[in-house]
Amino acid sequence: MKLYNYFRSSASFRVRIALNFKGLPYEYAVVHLTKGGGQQFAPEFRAINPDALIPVLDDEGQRLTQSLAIIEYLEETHPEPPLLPTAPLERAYVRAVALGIACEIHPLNNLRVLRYLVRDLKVTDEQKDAWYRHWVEEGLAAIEARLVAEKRCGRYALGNQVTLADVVIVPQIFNAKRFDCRLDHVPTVMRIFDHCMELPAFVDAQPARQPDAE
Ligand SMILES: N[C@@H](CCC(=O)N[C@@H](CS)C(=O)NCC(=O)O)C(=O)O
Repeated sequence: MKLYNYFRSSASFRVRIALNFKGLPYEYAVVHLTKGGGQQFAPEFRAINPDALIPVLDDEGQRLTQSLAIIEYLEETHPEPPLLPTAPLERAYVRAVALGIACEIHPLNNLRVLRYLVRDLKVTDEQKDAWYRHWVEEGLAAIEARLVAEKRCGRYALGNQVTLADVVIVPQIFNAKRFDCRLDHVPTVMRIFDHCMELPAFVDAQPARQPDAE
């Protein structure tokens, strides 16, 4: 398998964790998101993904996009060890936590959104950073409230089993730290983060450990 990705990309980070967790080797193909205006916009990459977004997973010529769809594909093709529980209610909970980040927080702070704010709407860097922090802090507060209310957490978001929810939480926290977001209001999320970062699958997938890390 070949993963088109970039060390800082949190959606790529999710897929790297899942591949590591399942013990699946892969070729690391760099798509630099800022060099020369962004390699994601190059015609060669648009031919791979017309959305001009990473990650893309190439599995024997089949190109898969959208990190959560890729992870569900890996789950179906390589079920062990699992990243989704078997009980329907638990699966729905795990997916809701993952989607709460992937749909409600991450897209608002994607690189192209931040670029549009600065280049087209002429907001200052301070305003852009305030926008970033606002959506991360508010979004994580909602995740924290869900985790507490559902009473399903253990070491991880679902008891003591690593799931898709943890795979999506960890990269979002890396982003939050990079932009100096407040995190003291989400102690449950941070406890889960700390426990995940004791596991090699998460540690080895972090940005600083990637071949293109700057
Ligand atoms: N929903 C997509 C999001 C993919 C995404 O936004 N990727 C970012 C990097 S984390 C990207 O390629 N950004 C390029 C840009 O904004 O121009 C997924 O989960 O795969």
